[in-house]
Amino acid sequence: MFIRKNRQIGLRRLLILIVLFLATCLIWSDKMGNNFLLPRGQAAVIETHDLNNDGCFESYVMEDHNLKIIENELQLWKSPADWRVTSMVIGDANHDNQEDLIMVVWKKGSFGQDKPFWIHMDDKQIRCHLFLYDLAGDHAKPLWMSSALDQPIKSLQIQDMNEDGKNELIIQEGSYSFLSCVLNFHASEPALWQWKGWGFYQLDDRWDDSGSSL
Ligand SMILES: [Ca+2]
Ligand SMILES: [Ca+2]
Ligand SMILES: [Ca+2]
Repeated sequence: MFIRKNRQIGLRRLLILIVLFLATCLIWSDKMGNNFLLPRGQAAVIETHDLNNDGCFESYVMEDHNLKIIENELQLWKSPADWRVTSMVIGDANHDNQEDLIMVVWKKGSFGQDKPFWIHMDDKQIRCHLFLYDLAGDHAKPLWMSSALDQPIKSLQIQDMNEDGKNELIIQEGSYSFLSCVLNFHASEPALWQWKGWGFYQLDDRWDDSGSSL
């Protein structure tokens, strides 16, 4: 009788410990965001374009969240090792009649070594960013780089949706919260973002600037 009672208490304690452990894991994963759920072994995506206008197509090879630009079997650029590139599209995003490379990148920190003087502490968490690059000769150079986005980008496309000769970005946003992702709290319809001045602004149903910016 005494042994049975002790065993019941032991089992109850074990159950409480398991529940506490699972709750801690859930809170931790929610705080960390869903970036750790990005699938490994991303299938290869290859596109060919001539961004540097030298008459020779470059290959844009995205695999396992890395992006390489190759021209004439020569690697011109490779995404930094601490980036995880989850999407890539090519098109003229900033309306200067030059095609751009637009990437969705998960990385830690918004400013690198060149952070403004009023920023004392860079982001510690891995967050989603939108980057715009051009290819000038053999060099990939950043044109515009967002800081950490409020909501991560789940999908990205580029197209002239209203046929005014200017491309829009078609963006579906998600959530950093693991719980929101699992429960689908933040499922949203794709929104249209257009380059204006120096950044992207969301368009409303009337194709006007809604005031939100990336
Ligand atoms: Ca080229
Ligand atoms: Ca452009
Ligand atoms: Ca348009």
